[in-house]
Amino acid sequence: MQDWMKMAGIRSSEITDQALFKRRRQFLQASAAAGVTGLIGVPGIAAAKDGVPLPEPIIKSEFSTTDELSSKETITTYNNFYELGTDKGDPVRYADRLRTEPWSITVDGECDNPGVYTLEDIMKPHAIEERIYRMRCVEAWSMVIPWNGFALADLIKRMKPNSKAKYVAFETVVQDDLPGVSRNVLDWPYREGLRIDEAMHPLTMLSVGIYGEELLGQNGAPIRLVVPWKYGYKSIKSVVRISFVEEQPDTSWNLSSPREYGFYSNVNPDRSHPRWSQAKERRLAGNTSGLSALFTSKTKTQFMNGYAEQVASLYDGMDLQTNH
Ligand SMILES: Nc1nc2c(c(=O)[nH]1)N[C@H]1C(S)=C(S)[C@@H](COP(=O)(O)O)O[C@H]1N2
Ligand SMILES: [Mo]
Repeated sequence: MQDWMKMAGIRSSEITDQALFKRRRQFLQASAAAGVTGLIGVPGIAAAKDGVPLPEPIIKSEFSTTDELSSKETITTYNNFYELGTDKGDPVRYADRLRTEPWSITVDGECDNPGVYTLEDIMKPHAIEERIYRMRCVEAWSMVIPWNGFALADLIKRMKPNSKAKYVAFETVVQDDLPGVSRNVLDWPYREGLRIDEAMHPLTMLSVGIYGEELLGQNGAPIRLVVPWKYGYKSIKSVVRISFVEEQPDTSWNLSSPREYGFYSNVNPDRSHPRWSQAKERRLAGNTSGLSALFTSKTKTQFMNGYAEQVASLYDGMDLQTNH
């Protein structure tokens, strides 16, 4: 067990789980290929399934990075989704327990078009784009994910926020029987927030898919936020409420540990987390899975995750050490 693993909150039991998980998967795949039956449904182990294809055409976005993509397997088996459990393998293991139909989003607060909108109502006017974004988790690993979705700004404009709307707050669904929800790992609902100009920035998106398929439960089905210049925890999953508010809203990680997690959460290699440096990251791309990443060398983390040219001006005049 190396120090950085401890610092990143990775336990040796988790590594064992991951290794076991991977071996069982390889075994299942090999057995399936050999036509062996009766092994499906090994308790506690769920393979990353294929999602439902999204309707074509999916527009390629000019905002995409050309960095090497993370594999579908990595993106869908190495996750943080505390409602489903705190181990990286829990989200894929318990994804099927998340109930996503029917789904609606409550829009409220300082806007002219509040209401309860079905997922279909929310999505209907928006063409689906593919945007390949670098994503950087606070735990110092990163992925390159081909998101499918649309600009949050386009939805916000439809909801017509008024001049009092200074921030946008988001909440995740609370389903009491999900393994992490029943254990009160965090104070539910999971909450996040953005300043209205961050929410309106063209890079900020609502995602409904990955690799041209609907989001799987582990990635925040059926709809989640994606903010590529901020640490991963800002990108709240399985959103059921969007509120336009005047005051800076509470956010889950800031509530649970204000010293460690601020409201802004911009990726910043020069601003250490109190327990570890943020200068470097392990990139889980190409053939690098969550497990083999433990043996991959680190690369330098870029300021604002490499999106500074587009977003740095949002923070002109702000001290980013204090406003972290
Ligand atoms: N509701 C909810 N959203 C969440 C989380 C969570 O625990 N609950 N984890 C966050 C963290 S810490 C990260 S790094 C990203 C991971 O997204 P991914 O698993 O799709 O890569 O989701 C974020 N969104
Ligand atoms: Mo994260």
